Amino acid sequence: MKNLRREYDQQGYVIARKAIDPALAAETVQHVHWLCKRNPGVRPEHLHHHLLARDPFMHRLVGDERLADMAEQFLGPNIALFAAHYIAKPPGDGRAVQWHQDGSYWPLEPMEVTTLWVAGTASTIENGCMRVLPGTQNAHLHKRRELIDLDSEKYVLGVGIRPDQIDDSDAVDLELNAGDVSIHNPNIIHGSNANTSDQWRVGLTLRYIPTTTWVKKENHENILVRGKADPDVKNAYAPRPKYIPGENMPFKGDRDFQK
Ligand SMILES: O=C(O)CCC(=O)C(=O)O
Repeated sequence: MKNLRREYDQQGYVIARKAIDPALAAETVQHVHWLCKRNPGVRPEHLHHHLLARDPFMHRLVGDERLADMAEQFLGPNIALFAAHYIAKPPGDGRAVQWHQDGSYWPLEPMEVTTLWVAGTASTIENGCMRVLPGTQNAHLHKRRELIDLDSEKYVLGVGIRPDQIDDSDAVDLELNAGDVSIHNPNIIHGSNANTSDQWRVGLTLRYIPTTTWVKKENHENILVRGKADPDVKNAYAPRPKYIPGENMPFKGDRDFQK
């Protein structure tokens, strides 16, 4: 496997091409459509962790050896997932993500966390791929109170960095093919434009932490991915879900969740 660490440390992000196979990437897209059907009031940019924490396909995906091996390069052998979120932008009116730093929002102590952004479809300039401002991984982490409220009809996030504090002349577009993964630092400033193309853009953000990181949020279920939970850290873990035909999306490997 490619050594991801050096590039990530230099740039604040790194891309792993063909990280998962096309069939698994296609299952993430099916999952988005399945979730949208089950949750008709929820926009596809807002398929958040509470809808996924006990979902058998999500457990299969986040524990995929290829993804866990990548996460291990950053976090060591004991790994959990504290949040999964599909940001799926439908053609024509997929919403933008205002410039932000992930660390501003997260109740993590310490802020040891790595995001794997999994491309379910191609993610391109036309359909609103993620964009980063290289170098900002070393910049000041904006506090929540420094952020401004955003128009929720236009943006995926409720708050973000004030536009007059952003110089995006050196922004890098992370164009990906389905099955590629980009990995980014919690301090790097990033965002994405609206999807005005006629193609879906499906991305899945997976936030991996070492089990020594404490998630300071009541009633929050993490997913234990690899290794051991830390007995001194009061994180709760979702039980391994059982696949129930009719209740869950069928997927390759669902038999492993029937036992
Ligand atoms: O999917 C996007 O366009 C933005 C992703 C993002 O903000 C994140 O992964 O933190």
